[in-house]
Amino acid sequence: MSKRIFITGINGQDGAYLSEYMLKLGHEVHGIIRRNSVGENQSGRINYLKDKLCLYYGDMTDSCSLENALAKSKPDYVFHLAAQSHVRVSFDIPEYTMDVNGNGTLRLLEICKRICPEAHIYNAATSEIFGLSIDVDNYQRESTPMNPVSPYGISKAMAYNAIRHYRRAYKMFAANGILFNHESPKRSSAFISQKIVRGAINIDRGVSDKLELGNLDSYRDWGHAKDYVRAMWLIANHIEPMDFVIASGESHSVRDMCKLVFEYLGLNYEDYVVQNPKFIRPEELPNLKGDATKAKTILGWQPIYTFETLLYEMIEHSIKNN
Ligand code: NAP
Ligand code: G4F
Repeated sequence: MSKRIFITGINGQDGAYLSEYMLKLGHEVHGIIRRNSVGENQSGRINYLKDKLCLYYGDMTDSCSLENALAKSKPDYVFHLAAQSHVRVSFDIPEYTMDVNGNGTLRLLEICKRICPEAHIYNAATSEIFGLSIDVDNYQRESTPMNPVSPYGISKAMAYNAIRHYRRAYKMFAANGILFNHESPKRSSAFISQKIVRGAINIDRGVSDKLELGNLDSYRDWGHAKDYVRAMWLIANHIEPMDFVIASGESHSVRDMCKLVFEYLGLNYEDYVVQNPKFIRPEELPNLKGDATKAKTILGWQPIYTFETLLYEMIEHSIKNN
C-alpha cells in the first residue's frame, strides 16, 4: 500500500537517493527545501524527480515551517536527514550547527508528537558521535560509548539522545541509523571522496597541476549512499524502533583513497597531492570502522558496493558529466 513519506534534507545526497527509492516502491514523497538565492540550487539534486514530489519551503531552525509542512503532508514515515553535515565547517559555525542539528531534531520531534504521533521517525545519526571511542577489537558498534570530537559530533549526539528520549517517554516510533561515511556521484565536492575524484580528473585533463588536502592519515569506513538508504527503509519498518550501525566494516585512509583514484587514471598521487594546513581540523577523528552485525542479523541488510566499486563509479560518472 502506498505510504506518505516526509523527508527533511530531501535535496541532499541521501534525500535524493531516498526519494528515488521511495517513488520506485510506489510511495508519495513530501519534503522541505530551503530558499536559495540561486533558484536552481534549491532543488538541484532532485530536479529530475521534481514533478513527482510535493515540496514545501522549510528550515530546521523555523518551527512554523516544519509545522506547516507536516500538517499538510500528514506522513506515515518521517525521514529526518536535514543537517549542517560538514564536520570541518562545524568548527567555524558551531552555534548554527548545534541549532540546526540538535535543536532542529528536538523541534521536529515535538511537532511530530502533536501532529503525527503514530508516524515512524528515522533519524540520521552518525559515526561522528563515537569520536575517540573505539572498542578493543578496533570497531565501533551500537554499544560503543560516545566521545565526539567536533561541534557536528556533539550536535548529532544530542539528536541521537533526543530520539531515544521521545521513544521511551512518549512511546513514539523513533529510531536512529548510526551511519558511517557514505559517498556517491551525488556527493558534494566539499567532502573528501568527490574532492579527490574531481581533483584527480582535473589534473589528468591538464586543468590543474596539484590537489590540496588536509590530513591524509585519518581512516574512515566508506560505503555507497544507495546501499545506505535501503538500510534507512529497513530500520523505519522494523517491528520496533531500535538503533542500528550501518557500515562496510572496512577502514581505509585518505591516502589509500588518493592512491586508488589517481592509479585508476594512470597517475601517481605523490606527484600531485600537497598538504594545506587550511584543511586540517582543530580536532581530528583519526579512526572509524563500523560493525554492522546487528543490522545484518536483525534486518537482513547487506551492502552491494565495495570501496573500489564505489570509487570507480564516482570516477566514471564524473568523467562523463563534468
Ligand atoms: P547533505 O548532502 O549535506 O544534505 C543535507 C541536507 O540538509 C541538504 O538538503 C540541506 O539543504 C539540508 N539542510 C541543511 N541545513 C538545513 C536547515 N537549516 N534546514 C533545512 N534543511 C537543511 O548530507 P547527506 O550526506 O545527504 O547526509 C544526510 C544526513 O545524514 C545528514 O543529517 C548527515 O549529517 C547524516 N550523515 C551523513 C553521512 C554521510 O557520510 N553522508 C554519514 C552519517 C550521517 P540544501 O540542499 O539546501 O543545502
Ligand atoms: O569527507 P569528510 O569531510 O567526511 P567526515 O568529516 O568524515 O564526515 C562525513 O562523515 C560523517 C560520518 O562519519 C558524517 F556524519 C558527516 O556528515 C560527513 O558526511 O572527511 C573525511 C576525512 C577526514 O578525516 C578529513 O580530515 O578526510 C580528511 N580530509 C583530508 N583532507 C579532508 C580533506 N576532508 C575534506 N572534506 N577536505 C579535505 O581537503
